[in-house]
This record gives sequence, C-alpha cells and structure tokens, in this order.
Amino acid sequence: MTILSDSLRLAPDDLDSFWMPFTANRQFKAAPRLFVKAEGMHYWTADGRKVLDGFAGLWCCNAGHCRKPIVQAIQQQAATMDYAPAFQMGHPLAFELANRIVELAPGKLDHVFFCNSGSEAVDTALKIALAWHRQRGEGARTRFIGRERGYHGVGFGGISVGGIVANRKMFGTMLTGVDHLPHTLSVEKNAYSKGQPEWGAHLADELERIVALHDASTVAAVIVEPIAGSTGVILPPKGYLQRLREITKKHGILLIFDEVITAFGRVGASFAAEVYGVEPDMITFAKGVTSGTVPMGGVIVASDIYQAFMAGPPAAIEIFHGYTYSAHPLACAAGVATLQLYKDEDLFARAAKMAPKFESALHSLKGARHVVDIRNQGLVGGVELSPRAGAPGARGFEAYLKCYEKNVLIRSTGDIMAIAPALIVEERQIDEIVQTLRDVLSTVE
Ligand code: PXG
Repeated sequence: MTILSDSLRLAPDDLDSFWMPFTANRQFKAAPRLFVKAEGMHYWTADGRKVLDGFAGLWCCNAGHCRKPIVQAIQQQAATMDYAPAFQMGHPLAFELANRIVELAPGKLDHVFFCNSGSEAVDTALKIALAWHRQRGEGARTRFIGRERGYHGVGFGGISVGGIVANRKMFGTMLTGVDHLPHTLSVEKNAYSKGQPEWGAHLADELERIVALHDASTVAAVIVEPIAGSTGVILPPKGYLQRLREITKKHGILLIFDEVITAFGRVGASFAAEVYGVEPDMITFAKGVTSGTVPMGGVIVASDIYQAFMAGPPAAIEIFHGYTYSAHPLACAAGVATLQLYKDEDLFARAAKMAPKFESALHSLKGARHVVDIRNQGLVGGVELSPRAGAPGARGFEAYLKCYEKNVLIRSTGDIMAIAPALIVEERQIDEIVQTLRDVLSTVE
C-alpha cells in the first residue's frame, strides 16, 4: 500500500529523539510497532497489516476510528477558526458542547469546566474541591482520599490520590494529606464474577475509619474510578459505591467519580454513575468526549458547587484556574460532532446491547491456559493471568505482543489483559478478539 511507504523509511536513528511515554523505549525502538492509518474498528501498521482494535486506541475512540462526521467537523473548524482565546473570551461551540454534556449528565451535575486531558481534569476537580470548601468557610478541609490501585492520570494531584506504586515512587512526596482506601479486587472471593461482584461492599467502611482518624472537618474529597481501568479492570462490589456516597454525604465530603474511561458509552450509558445509580458531586471525563480525535478533558460539577463561586461581585474572576487550550475550538467541534454521532447511531444503547455477548465471549476464556479471573461491565473487560514465577508482568506483555502479531490490539497491564473495543464493535469481531487471545494463551509460557 503506497500510503504506508513513507513511514517504512524510518531508520532506527529516526526513532531516537522521541522519549515515548509509559513505554520501554529501548525495547520498542529495537522492534517498533507503528500505526499509520485507522478506520472504523481497524488500524493499519507501517508494514501494511490490518489490525483489529480491541482497545479503542487507549480506551478512547468509542465511536470507532476516522468517523466521517467527526473528521469533517474538525477539518471545517480548523479552516474556519483555529483558536480562540480561552480567558475572558469565548466561542459558541464551547457553550454548545457544555450544554450537550450537561444534558447527558446525571441529576444536579450541570456545569462543565474544560481542560485537555484526564490528568488535567483530575487536578482541576481536586482544586475545585479545595476552593469550594474554602469558599464556604470550611477552608480546613484540605485532605483527599483516593484508593489503592487507582489511576487518576499523571499530574501531581493525580499521582497523589492515585494508588499505582510505579507511578508514584519516583516522584517525591507529592501532595501531602492524602489517604487511600483499600482497593476492591479479591480474586479469592469474587473470581469470574459477571458485572459487579457480590463481596466487598464493606470495604467502603474503611472510609469511616480514615475520616475518624483525621476528623471530617479536615477532609475535602474522596476520588475513585467507578471501575478502576488502568490497574486492570476492578469492578465496584454491589453496594460499595452507594456506601461511599452515604458516608461522604454524612460528613460533608465531596465525592468525585473519575470517569475518564467509563464515560460516554463504555459501560452502556452516558456515565457509570448512571449504571450504578450513584450521583457524585463531580465527574471527570476525557477520552470518549471527542472519541479520542482531539485532546479534551473536563469536570462536570454539581450546581451548588458552581453556585458557591458565583456569590462575589460580578466583575470578579471566580476561579483562578484554566488552560490556554480550555475548550479549544477543534476539541469542541470534535466533541459536538462526537456526541451527535453517539446519539444518531444510539451507540451507548448499542454498547449495552452488545454487553451480554461481550460478557459471554470473554467468560468463555475460563479454563484457558494461565487465566485466573475474568471481569467485565459494558464493553470493559479484564482477563487476569497468573504471573510467571519471578517475572510479574512478563506473561501479560508477551500475550499482548503475540496478539498484536496476530493482528489484534488489546492491552496488558501487568498480567491483566484489558479489552475495550469501540462501541461499533460487531459480534464476530468480539469473537475474533477472544479467539486470538485464547490461541495466544495456549502458546505463551
Ligand atoms: N483518570 C483515569 C481514570 C484514566 O483512566 C486519566 C485519568 C488520565 O488521562 P490522560 O488523558 O491525562 O492520560 C486516565 C487515563 C491504560 C491507560 O492502558 C489508561 C489511561 C491512559 C493511558 C493508558 O489503561 N487512562
């Protein structure tokens, strides 16, 4: 394919300058994996192979790749107005996108603060929490509570409340005043649960213990992913999120759901908050809002949070926070077109309809070599492998590479294989992903 030929000219030296994120640079550059084209459910590699995307890029391309309405909206916006200043100026699409997001959001969540990534969304939400308490005369509420194994991006706020050790240990003391709830994964108690596991709601009671230790008057917010994605797909036990909500409410503590992965159809609804019937005070989002086409993130806040900032003189700036590219026109154009496409094709309902098929296909891997647990909700799936003795993560990474060699993209995080296809995935493509993983597991040592 001629379109691919240019990238084939990359010599090993050409790969040197780019310090790749979350990547084994030397290993990668010795045997690069380059994508050069995408369409629908597929990528094409630099050497001309067509790869089935079982991971929606990185949990983000929920509408599938290079969808025409989104591409056209971006192209048109780039040609009409490339950029508009974000502070003390606006542009119509930013307001339209905020309105559309609020329409999808649960209950009282009715204002949107825009930024450019999930990491920025998390740091923004944490800052809003601090500022809101201060605004109400409770400025002593400065502590945050995250969760072990949580992933909230890579800003200092996000790694502080996050609970993935490798992401934290190299970066000093981070934010002070942060505690962590226990994570909710128990393969022993809950292996092969379909959807929410039965055991573990009581783990939310740990929050009472932490609050009692510090006194509620010092705690600003609790932040959790409704489904922990990055760490390897950990589902909330039945009743767990409800209990977090009750305890936070009782103590005047804000509850933030980090829905960077779970928002916009991934779990068969606009937000996981809807699926689990729990309304947080803030929701962070990114990824699926533009179907991964243009970087964008944001925080949806409850009306009383927004209103608390609107009490001062009208000419006063209410929050000294924002980014040059908050509500960037290209991102807003992409976002509006993406949400419209989700609606036109009823893709969230499609994901919900496809979920039982996804679940049964995934759980057919029970008994396959190395598999010790399978977890799923909506179009999120995790297949946990037993680790190779003395080499945690090696088996998972090898399985990931072999799937890629067999033209299926999934993701490994340690020894957990994560699967999250675009919402347009067909049944036969789900079968292809699962069968490829099954074949690969039979050959991986
Ligand atoms: N919060 C959550 C819950 C996330 O999953 C972020 C924040 C940060 O988003 P940005 O846009 O700053 O990367 C994320 C990102 C993986 C994987 O393999 C997950 C993410 C990113 C890249 C890979 O699971 N999540």
